[in-house]
Amino acid sequence: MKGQVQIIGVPMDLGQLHRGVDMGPGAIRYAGLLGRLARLGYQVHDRGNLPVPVRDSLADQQEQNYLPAIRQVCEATYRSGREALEQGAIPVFLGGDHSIAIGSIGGVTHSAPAGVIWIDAHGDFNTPQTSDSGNIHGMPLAVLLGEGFPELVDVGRPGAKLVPGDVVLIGIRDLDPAERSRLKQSGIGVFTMRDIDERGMAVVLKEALKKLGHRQRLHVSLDVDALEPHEAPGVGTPSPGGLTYREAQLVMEILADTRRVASLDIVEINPILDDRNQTAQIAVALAASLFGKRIL
Ligand code: 4U7
Ligand code: MN
Ligand code: MN
Ligand code: MN
Repeated sequence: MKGQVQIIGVPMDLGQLHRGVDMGPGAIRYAGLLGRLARLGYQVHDRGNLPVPVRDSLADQQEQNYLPAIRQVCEATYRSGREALEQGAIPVFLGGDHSIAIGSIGGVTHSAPAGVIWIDAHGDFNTPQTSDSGNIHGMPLAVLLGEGFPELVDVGRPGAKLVPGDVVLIGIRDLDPAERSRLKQSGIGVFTMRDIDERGMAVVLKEALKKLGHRQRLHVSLDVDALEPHEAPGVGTPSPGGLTYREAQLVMEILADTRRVASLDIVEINPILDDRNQTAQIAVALAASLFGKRIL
């Protein structure tokens, strides 16, 4: 027995405009996540989905990009993550869009800091001032570092949840102009697609892990749009030139070897835009490797 995994569904679609990301938790379960983890020797407990208000019932919040509702859902996500860790379990958060990471990463750092591996095509480092879209799923990393809407920064406990040295970004290829300069100045470890193309994933990931060497526990935040959209089409913000299936698998395999991964987000899967649930199936295969499935 390898310990307990708690599945926490967060069917949030309010951080962006596409309908359908709220079906991510169902798609990932349907692709067999629970069985895969159980077969690897984990005791898997599904906590179900957290309540998320339906967009159509929130017309009055549209102008604010659903900030009040997102705050509430992130508060609940924080509590679930905190509880899972207190119970000695590994929480796996199923999004939903990436705004849920404000709650998940807040919750898993409640009692002690953790290193964060943020796998994404995007930087998610916008503030309300730098964002062109206004969509909150483009802001969670900034919020976690203490910047942006105070209502979100203070979710769970007041203030920043991470310092720049606690975060590495992997797979980056699409930054907004002001977001880009903010990120360059931030001190966050950024590993772009160019870095991966030139140096190879194994080298890049080992360097990324070195930057997080001061943290015992690691949280993986997997935005599936990091993958090449030809392979993983079920995402709302596809960006060409992404990680191949094998590059993503290698990340998970190397991370599994560290035995330090203590929590995971799987976010941004949109089953309506997918092709026969293949994106969720890829995500489940990646999670299996992260939790110790080995080729040999
Ligand atoms: B995701 C974007 F403008 N930067 O802020 C924005 F390009 O969680 C995209 O990584 C954000 O999927 C993507 O809206 C957020 C855009
Ligand atoms: Mn993201
Ligand atoms: Mn993204
Ligand atoms: Mn996206």
